[in-house]
Amino acid sequence: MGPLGYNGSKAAMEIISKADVVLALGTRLNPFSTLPGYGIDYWPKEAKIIQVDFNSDRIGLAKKISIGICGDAKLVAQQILSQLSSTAGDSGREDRKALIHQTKSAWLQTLTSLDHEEDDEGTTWNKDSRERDPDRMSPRMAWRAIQVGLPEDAIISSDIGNNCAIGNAYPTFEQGRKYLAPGLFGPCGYGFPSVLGAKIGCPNTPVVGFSGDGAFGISMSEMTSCSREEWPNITMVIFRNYQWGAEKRNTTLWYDNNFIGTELDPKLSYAKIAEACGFKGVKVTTQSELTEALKASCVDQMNGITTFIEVILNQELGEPFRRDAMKAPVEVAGINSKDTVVQ
Ligand SMILES: Cc1ncc(C[n+]2csc(CCOP(=O)(O)OP(=O)(O)O)c2C)c(N)n1
Ligand SMILES: [Mg+2]
Repeated sequence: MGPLGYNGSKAAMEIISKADVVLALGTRLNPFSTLPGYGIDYWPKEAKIIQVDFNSDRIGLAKKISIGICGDAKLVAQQILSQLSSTAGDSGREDRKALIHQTKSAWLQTLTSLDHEEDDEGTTWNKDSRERDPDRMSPRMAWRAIQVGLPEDAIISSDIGNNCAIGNAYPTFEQGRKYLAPGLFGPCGYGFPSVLGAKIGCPNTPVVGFSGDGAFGISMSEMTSCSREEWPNITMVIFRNYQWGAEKRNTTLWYDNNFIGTELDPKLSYAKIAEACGFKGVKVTTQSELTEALKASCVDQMNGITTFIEVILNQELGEPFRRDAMKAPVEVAGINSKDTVVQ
């Protein structure tokens, strides 16, 4: 069904909202992964929640639960299954399957038709961004191109940032341990080192890391070491929107379309830095260029080539991280505008 929570799958949200019982197998049920999305507060408050986690401290921490089981998810699942009769769950199974199928295809269809981000009332940042750079791809256009170019068995890592987060609902995985995410610590700079680690662990699997241009700047010093002989080859996609977008999203929303300290250097070229470090550096501006560069880079990984793909985007910004947890600021200190200096 795809992930719940921040920029997750609307289909998963609609389905879980109908649940009588939720078996949360090996999950912290952390706030980011369960917060309301698309205006739907989907968490089934009346349902019985069975939470299974290896760490007892996490059980019942974020959500009210009915039953907590401390244990290894696989072993607990095997033990639960062994206690069930062979016909358990058969009643209404076909109807449930049909509902899941229908809900999922409706959502996938919606997702392919989404191109742009909405503005909140009183803000115009996204509209202005589209008008300022009408020829540039939006983040969602880039994610659709990525969907097409990503090999089926790839491991991906995602950084903290607005463009990475918009992508949460796009890639799908047929196996576990394919999606590395920074989790609740949320450190910018996670995408690049984590995908290097994934490739060391799985040398024959294509790996693709994703970072925003701000977050990538935090981790880019690794570029000076990882072209040495003994390092594995990876693909790194850098979303170039010339801003600390996630921070700008919060400020435009809660400070009347205003922002400060979020601009990045437009003259910097990550593709050129990659070349200077001995890698392949590619700058792409269209969906087909992105899809092709991604496909080629995954083949190249097996031939000793690491590629950094700099994707030029417009400056549209999606949902803020925690709309549910933040409010408009209130005046406390009474700052006088005469005390500030016009920049
Ligand atoms: C180490 C660290 N510093 C600061 C932050 C706060 N932070 C979260 S998202 C973000 C902006 C990310 O910008 P960018 O990587 O360019 O991605 P974009 O939002 O533009 O897609 C910042 C500064 C953080 N999460 N981690
Ligand atoms: Mg950015």
